[in-house]
Amino acid sequence: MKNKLIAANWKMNLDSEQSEQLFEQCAELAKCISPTLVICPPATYLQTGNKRLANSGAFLGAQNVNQNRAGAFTGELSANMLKDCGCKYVIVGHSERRAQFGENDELVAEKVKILLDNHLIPILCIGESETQRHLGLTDSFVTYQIDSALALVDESQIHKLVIAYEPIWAIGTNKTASITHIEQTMSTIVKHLINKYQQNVVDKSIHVLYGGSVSDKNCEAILSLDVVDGCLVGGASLDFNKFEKICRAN
Ligand code: G2H
Repeated sequence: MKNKLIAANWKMNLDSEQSEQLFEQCAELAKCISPTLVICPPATYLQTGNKRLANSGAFLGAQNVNQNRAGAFTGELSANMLKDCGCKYVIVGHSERRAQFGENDELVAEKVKILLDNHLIPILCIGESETQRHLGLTDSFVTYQIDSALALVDESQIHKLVIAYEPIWAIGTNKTASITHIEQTMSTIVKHLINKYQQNVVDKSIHVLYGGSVSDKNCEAILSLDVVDGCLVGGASLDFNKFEKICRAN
């Protein structure tokens, strides 16, 4: 049985005082719950997070990485820099970055590669649009996204990997996918991963999360599904009371 993993994606929210307080609350929480906690703050708060989460059992994650090792890439952060700040996880391929910053499948694959090359754990986000869902393309699209994102790495590099299934139409909309939809799609994802990497690799090294309007109201039902190894939480991770309920669910 895999330990559940709850990842908080703070996106571009909070100021330094608010983030400091939330880090401290999450650090205390991590000491007394069983799921693994990963907190992904804006990059400017990574160093504070590194100090505040130290020895709590919670891990620090970043929201993005540049695919290059180093060089003239104004405004960007490398995998090595994130590691230097104490990051263990990095979100890649989030639909907000795909839609608003032109990140395509090739770029996502390069980012996954640079992270694994640097022993950082990718939280790879995948998920279909509303149109694709209506056309019945969900399964083929999410399996395609997995294959393209992992095209540059071989199985021996996958010591740890997180895949977050986040249907685009459910992100930040309060329209959570139905439990049936989550179960069906995530079963497809898990079967696909088992075909690709074998059962023991999936059991040992890959967490498959659900994301998209996860809240204190729907977390119990989502986390009770066998195919769900945890959640990637956006909006609700900014409110400690809601986040605590999600972390204590199930
Ligand atoms: C999806 C999710 C976290 P929210 O983006 O990645 O955000 O929970 O606000 O839908």
